[in-house]
Amino acid sequence: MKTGKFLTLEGVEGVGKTTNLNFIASYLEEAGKEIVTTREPGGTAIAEQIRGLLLNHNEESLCDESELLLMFAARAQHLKEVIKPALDAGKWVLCDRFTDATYAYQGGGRHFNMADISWIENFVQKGLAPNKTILLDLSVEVGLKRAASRSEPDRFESEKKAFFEDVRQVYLDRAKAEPNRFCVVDASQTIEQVQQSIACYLDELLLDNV
Ligand code: Z5A
Repeated sequence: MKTGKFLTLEGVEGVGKTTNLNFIASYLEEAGKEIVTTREPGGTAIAEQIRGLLLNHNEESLCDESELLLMFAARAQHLKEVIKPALDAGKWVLCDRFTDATYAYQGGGRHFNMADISWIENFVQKGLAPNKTILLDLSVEVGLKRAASRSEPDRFESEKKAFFEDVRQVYLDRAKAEPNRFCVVDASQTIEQVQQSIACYLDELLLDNV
């Protein structure tokens, strides 16, 4: 059966995920691939409602356990309604953040046990994982400055610098542990240079797929 490829884009705040998502989608479309772009948390009507609970500053504060479980609740919905059907139809799915973000933010930032996250991951995803993950890596200081120039901080963006240092470290550790899946791009370069590096990885992926 024809199945598509699952690509994810990761990194701390302000690294340029949103900026590069359209570039990647257009590049792959020009190479003849049918692309579904989506994001987490979110991607379906219910998952977008969960995103609101997760990102907005609510009157009642969201406890860390609820945050972790809501990330996976949104993901379960997203997998069932969007990701799996698209992959089964042979499309390529390009997702702004996925489970690596849970390891980085909830594992690194909130200090949840990685084995617990892994248990929930297996329960929800049953082995489904990205084929490639582009990690845009940038110093936390520059990332936060870039993000701050854009909009009011959401619930995560209001965290302290040390939180994001832990998040970045988990991303880098995961990239080191899975070098075949991760492509690490230096996001401190100009947008043109970042996109050139991304294009090299995409070319390799397209060659693999012919
Ligand atoms: N989260 C979680 O905790 N656990 C999970 O499992 C998941 C998510 C899935 C929502 O993520 C939040 O959910 C997120 C983690 C948490 N935390 N926060 N905050 P999101 O992806 O929706 O939001 P985000 O991480 O805040 O994304 P972002 O701030 O929109 O960053 P970005 O998309 O990577 O950056 P950007 O908007 O493309 O660029 C930022 C600015 O920099 C913009 O003005 C650009 O023009 C500029 N830029 C971009 N690239 C460059 C270069 N190369 N040079 C100079 N300037 C640049």
